[in-house]
Amino acid sequence: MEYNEKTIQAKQKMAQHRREFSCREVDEYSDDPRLPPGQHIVNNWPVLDLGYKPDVKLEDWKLTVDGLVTNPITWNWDEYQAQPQQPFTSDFHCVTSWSQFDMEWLGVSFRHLLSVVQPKPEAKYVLFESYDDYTTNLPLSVCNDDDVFLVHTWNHRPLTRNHGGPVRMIIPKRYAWKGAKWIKKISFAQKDQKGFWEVRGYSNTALPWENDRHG
Ligand SMILES: Nc1nc2c(c(=O)[nH]1)N[C@H]1C(S)=C(S)[C@@H](COP(=O)(O)O)O[C@H]1N2
Ligand SMILES: [Mo]
Repeated sequence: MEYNEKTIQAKQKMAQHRREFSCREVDEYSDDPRLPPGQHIVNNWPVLDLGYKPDVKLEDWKLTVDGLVTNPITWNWDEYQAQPQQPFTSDFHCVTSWSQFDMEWLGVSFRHLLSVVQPKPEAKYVLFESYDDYTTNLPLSVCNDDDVFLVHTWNHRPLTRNHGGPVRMIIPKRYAWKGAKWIKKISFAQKDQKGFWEVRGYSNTALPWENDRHG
């Protein structure tokens, strides 16, 4: 995997030195009550990743869900498409300080996925893994929400490769690094396992409304 090591190291340094990811002063509040502290609005949906964008063809894409679940699954594209598809709209907050409002998505809800795989009572944490080997983690209680989705469509068009197509996670109540692009695997576990940015000093909780950017 050919990552952009320079960018990764720069971001890791920012997190470790608790710099504000070049965001605005936190007391520089905008009038918009929808904008979390330190964020500004964009309308061009920037692309952020590790510098390697996997080219996953629809016919090759598979999603495996395993670990502490009663009914582990692997869906191919047709099986994923056969699940209930739900449209929804959310705001998108990146830790590097931009937010974009009213992103229109179409996809399968995480709650539907939970109803299919049925996590065991011991399952407390979720680890997301992607086709670029990126990982990120969250408590199951955070993922078990009505606005968490595996999406394949943005603003009525197929999600592009740049933005994580064929399928990516959207978790609107967390900074966007918690939403894995090019999703490949979701595993349920009893213990928390930190993901790519979490081990490099980003916050484990990632709450935009609390300006919760580094660990
Ligand atoms: N697989 C994968 N998912 C990822 C990333 C990544 O590098 N690889 N970057 C994360 C980060 S840091 C951000 S801000 C968002 C950016 O999504 P976008 O490029 O669609 O704006 O994706 C997140 N999901
Ligand atoms: Mo990010």
